[in-house]
Amino acid sequence: MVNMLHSAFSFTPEVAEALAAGAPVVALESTVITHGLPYPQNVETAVAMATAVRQNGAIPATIAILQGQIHVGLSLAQLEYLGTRPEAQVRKCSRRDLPLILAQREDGATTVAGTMIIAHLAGIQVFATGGIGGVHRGHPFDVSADLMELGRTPVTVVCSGAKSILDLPATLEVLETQGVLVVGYGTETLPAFFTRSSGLPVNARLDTPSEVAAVIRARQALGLQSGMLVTVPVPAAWELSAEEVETAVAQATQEADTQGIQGAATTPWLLARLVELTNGRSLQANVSLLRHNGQVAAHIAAALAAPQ
Ligand code: PSU
Ligand code: MN
Repeated sequence: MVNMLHSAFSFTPEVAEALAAGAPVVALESTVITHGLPYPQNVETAVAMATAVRQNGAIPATIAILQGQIHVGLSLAQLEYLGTRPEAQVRKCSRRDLPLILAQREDGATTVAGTMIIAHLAGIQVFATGGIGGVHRGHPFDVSADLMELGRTPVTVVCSGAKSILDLPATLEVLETQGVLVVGYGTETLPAFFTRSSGLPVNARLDTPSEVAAVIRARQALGLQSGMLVTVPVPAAWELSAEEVETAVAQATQEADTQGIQGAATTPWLLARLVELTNGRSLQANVSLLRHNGQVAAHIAAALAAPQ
């Protein structure tokens, strides 16, 4: 059993070395590459994010499944492969999908939930991405498995909150029920991805990597199996106005309903439509916040790995 799990994992040499040495490592997801951003910006951003992690003192480990093999750390060729595959040929892998994709030896891109599971199994404690899934507006039963995963898997997820295509107050309620601490990094309010603030309060504001690391250590000391969210606003220069986002989101969600888009297809469809409706500015904001979150996550991973 244990052997089967071991042979399913493949680490890049630098990730294997860093993990063995207890050096800082930051996990990165792959659904953002296959389903979140268009080519070639998806591959460029994946590389830029990994570079941001590296330049800030940690080793990047992008997680994906290739022909049933779990990869922790991807080469440029592998990023390029994933980034150019038709969306339909790479399964978007949340918790439910992982056993299937391994058994059937297919390609899978991991969501926040899927990436957290693999990161935890690999011994990685910090993970950077853009936005988590949440409760969909007008569909109170379409609740992303990301929220439950955050309640049951001890990985710290650095992100820019969630997009306002979601019902953010309901998303915070579910996180509370799941026992997930929501930290604002240098902010008192939950970022709403393209905008720096949703106006909704976070549970605590923390301003430095070492403050975040102290909370992670305290959670570990208690033996809690829950994760934690560290939310970081999009860099100010790339923020969109709340009005522009609201108008585009209202139109996109309405169109999705009319066209009967549902389930796992909803988030990718809405993201692509928003890029069109904002003339590409949502894409620029997305790219810049991903890089910035990679940087913040690297600092947190480094603080966590530093001797006490
Ligand atoms: N939000 C984004 N970009 C993304 C995603 C969410 O702004 O690419 C992806 C992440 O991988 C996230 C997933 O975990 O979508 C959530 O999908 P769902 O709502 O189907 O759980
Ligand atoms: Mn869903």
